[in-house]
Amino acid sequence: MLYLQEQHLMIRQTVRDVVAKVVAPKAREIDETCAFPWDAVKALGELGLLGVPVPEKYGGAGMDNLSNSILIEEVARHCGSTALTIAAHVGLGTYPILAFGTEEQKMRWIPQLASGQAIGAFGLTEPDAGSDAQATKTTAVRDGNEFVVNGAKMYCTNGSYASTIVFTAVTGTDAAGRKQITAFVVEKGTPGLVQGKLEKKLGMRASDTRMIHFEDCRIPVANVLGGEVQIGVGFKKFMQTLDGGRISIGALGLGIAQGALDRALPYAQQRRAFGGPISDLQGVAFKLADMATWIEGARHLVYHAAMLKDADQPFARQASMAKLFASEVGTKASDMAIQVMGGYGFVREYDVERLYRDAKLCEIGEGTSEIQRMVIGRSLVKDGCGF
Ligand code: COS
Repeated sequence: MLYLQEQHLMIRQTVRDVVAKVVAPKAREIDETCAFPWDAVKALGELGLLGVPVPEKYGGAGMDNLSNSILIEEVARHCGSTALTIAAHVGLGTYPILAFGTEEQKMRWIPQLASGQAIGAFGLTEPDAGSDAQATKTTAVRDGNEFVVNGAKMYCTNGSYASTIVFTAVTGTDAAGRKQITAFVVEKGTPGLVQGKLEKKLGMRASDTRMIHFEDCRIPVANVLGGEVQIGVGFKKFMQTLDGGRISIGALGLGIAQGALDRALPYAQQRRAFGGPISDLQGVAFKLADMATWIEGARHLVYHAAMLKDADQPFARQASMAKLFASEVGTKASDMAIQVMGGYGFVREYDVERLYRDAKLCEIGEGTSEIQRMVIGRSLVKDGCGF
């Protein structure tokens, strides 16, 4: 791709090398056993790849969001669970502290997160607040220099292992009766922070997905994200965080789609039927052509959204477009890879059925495809089509 610079090609090669050694050999096994990808987290952390877009001042690699997207894409070609673990850690667990935290909060939490010595998580979704994120019921009531938090967050990626969870709670209502939502950071081990149910899932089985309960959990006012002046204005911070996170989920869908083509193409070239390789049959060749075309389109959308973010330009619409398109491409391409490979595609040994199961999450997590269409539609009505 013409717009990739040397640093992007370098990170791509570095990630390919470490993925080949540490991620790919274990991907099938950890899917079977639902084991958290500790080996990958350790190896990527040692290479500084768990804080790619974090400035060096806070212990990160000081690279851009395009580099981070390339990282997630390359990992997802082999293991969706590991890619999701990284995407959530960087985009949801670390980013809000970096973007909205006070200097003291950044120095306190980010170096450990960026180096992979600590894992980060994000708590927004609740049993009764998914797509309608403002419906949150978790409350935080002020008591002197602390808030007393009660409620629950569900589908919390990395929830079992996170040293810090950035989460939202209702801290009051405004004059118009609307909920005031505040963003907090809670540290592992805080009394009243209780681990709930570990989810068993269709795909992304080695990614950790956990319910978190707050039971009279006392959190210092110092842990309000951005400090005391930010009480009541946390919702927008979470929306902005999700804008960036959606680029990462787009990269994940893209990587899964590429992984599907990586497997289907050589299979079709080698597998013979009716006197020649099946890649010569139009019914198969057209499938491969569609997959490659969708992937190329998804890659441009994901990289463009990342570049807009890197250039400090508005990017929310493009992030939703990238996420919407690339995640649906992930599902369609992995489905098609199974079809091309027939029975070999359906059994576990050839990995494309795992890609298919993993891909589905990308159409749901960090905002369903329907939410992305809502965001894009609202932006069109508000700002026009932009051309
Ligand atoms: N960036 C900054 N501010 C934003 C924003 C964004 N991307 N999106 C919304 N806001 C602001 C709005 O401007 C509005 O501000 P004012 O009150 O000052 O006018 C406020 O937030 C509320 O916005 P809105 O009225 O659009 O909120 P809605 O309740 O209609 O919901 C959606 C907005 C649907 C976009 C939001 O709830 C959403 O993204 N839901 C999906 C949640 C999700 O992705 N969950 C997955 C979590 S992964 S763990």
